[in-house]
Amino acid sequence: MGCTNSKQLETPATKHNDSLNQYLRQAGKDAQLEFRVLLLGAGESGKSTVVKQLRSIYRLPVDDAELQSYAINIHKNTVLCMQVLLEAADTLHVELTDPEAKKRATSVRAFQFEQDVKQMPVNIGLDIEELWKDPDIQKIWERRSEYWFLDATPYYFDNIERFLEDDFRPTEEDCIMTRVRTTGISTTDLEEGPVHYRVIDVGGQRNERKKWIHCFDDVKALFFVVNLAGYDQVMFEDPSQNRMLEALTLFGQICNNPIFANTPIFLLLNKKDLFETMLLNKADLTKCFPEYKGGRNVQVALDYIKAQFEAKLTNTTKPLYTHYIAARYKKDVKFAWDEVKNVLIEENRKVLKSSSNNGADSRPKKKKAAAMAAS
Ligand SMILES: Nc1nc2c(ncn2[C@@H]2O[C@H](COP(=O)(O)OP(=O)(O)O)[C@@H](O)[C@H]2O)c(=O)[nH]1
Ligand SMILES: [Mg+2]
Repeated sequence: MGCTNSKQLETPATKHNDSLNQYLRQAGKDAQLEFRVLLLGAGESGKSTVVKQLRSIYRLPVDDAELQSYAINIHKNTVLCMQVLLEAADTLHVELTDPEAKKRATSVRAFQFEQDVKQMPVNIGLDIEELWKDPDIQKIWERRSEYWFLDATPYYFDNIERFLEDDFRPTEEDCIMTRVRTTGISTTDLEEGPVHYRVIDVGGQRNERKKWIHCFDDVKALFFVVNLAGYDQVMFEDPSQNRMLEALTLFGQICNNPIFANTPIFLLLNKKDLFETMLLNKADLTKCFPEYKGGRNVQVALDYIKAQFEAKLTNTTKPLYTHYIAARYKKDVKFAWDEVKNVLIEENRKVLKSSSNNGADSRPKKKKAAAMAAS
C-alpha cells in the first residue's frame, strides 16, 4: 500500500507530546525534525498491516479508489485461500467424499479472475462458503502446518456472505485483513506538529530482500516484524522452511549489520492473537524449538521466543525494544508507536544536549535542528 499522503494528527496530550514539546522548546520553535523509520521482516509478518494501522492512527483518508482496490483484493484473497486448500487436498492425498463438494471444488479450482472482473461471481462465493463447512476441507485446514496458506483464511470465509452483497464496501477491519503482497519499497509520510515521520515498508519475500539495502541510509528506527504464528507454519517461497526459524536467521543478518549499530531496534512479535490460539489448541513450541520446556503457558512461550531473538544480537549492551502485538488491533500498534516516538525524541535530545554543551553553533536554528536530528 504505497502512499505519500500526510495529515496533521489531532491527539490529546500524551507523555510523548510532553517530551516532544520540551524538546522543541530547546531546539527552537522553527525546528523541523525528520525521522525515517524502516520496517523489515519476512513476508507476511505484518509490516504492511502496521503501516495501515499507522495511517489510520494519523487519520489519513482512504479514498474511493483505494477502497475499491481493497474490495477487489479481498475477493481475490478469498478465492485464492480456497484454491490453496484444494491444492493441499492433492498434496496431502485427501479425497473429498461428498459428490456435491467435489463438483463445487471443480468450479472453484477452474475459476480465474480475468483482467476486468472486479469481484468473485456469486456462485463461486457460495461454493466456497459451502466447501468451508465440508468435513474433508476441515481436515485439510487442520493440517495447515504442512502447507503454505494465508493467515486471514478463516476471516475471509466467515465473512463471505457480506463480501457477496451488491453494495459491499470494505470495513476498516476488512482493509486491515486484506493481504496485498508488497513489492518494491513504499513510503508513508506522517506529520505530527513539526515532526515528520517517513515510514518505509518493503516486500519481505526472499526475492525482494536484495532491494532492502537501498533504504538502509539515515534510518532513525528499525522495526523488525515477526509472525509469532510462524513457529508452526511453512514459508510461501520454500515450504520446507519453518517461518519462525527463517525470521530468526534474517533478524541476525539484519540487526547485526554495522549500518544499524546505533539505530534503535524495535522487535514487533506480531499475530499474538493467532499465537495464543495455536499454542493452546494446536502444536506447542517444541515443534519449532525442541529444547523448549514451558508447555502451553503463553507468557512463558512468548518470553522464550523473545530470548531466541535477543540471543542473535552480537552487541549485548544495546537495548532491544520488544513488543508482543496483534497488528490487526490498532491499540497494539499505537502503544508500540508511542514508544518509538519517545525513544526517537530521547535519542535526539541527547545529541541536542551534547551539542549545546559543546558551545554555540552559528548555523541557523532550522538547519541546526535538522542536522541534529539527522546525526
Ligand atoms: N490474525 C492476524 N492476522 C494478521 C495480523 N497482522 C497481520 N495479519 C495478517 O497477515 C497477513 C499478512 O500481513 P502483511 O501486513 O501483508 O504482511 P507483510 O508481508 O509483512 O507486509 C494479512 O492478511 C494480515 O491481515 C495480526 O495481528 N493477527
Ligand atoms: Mg507488505
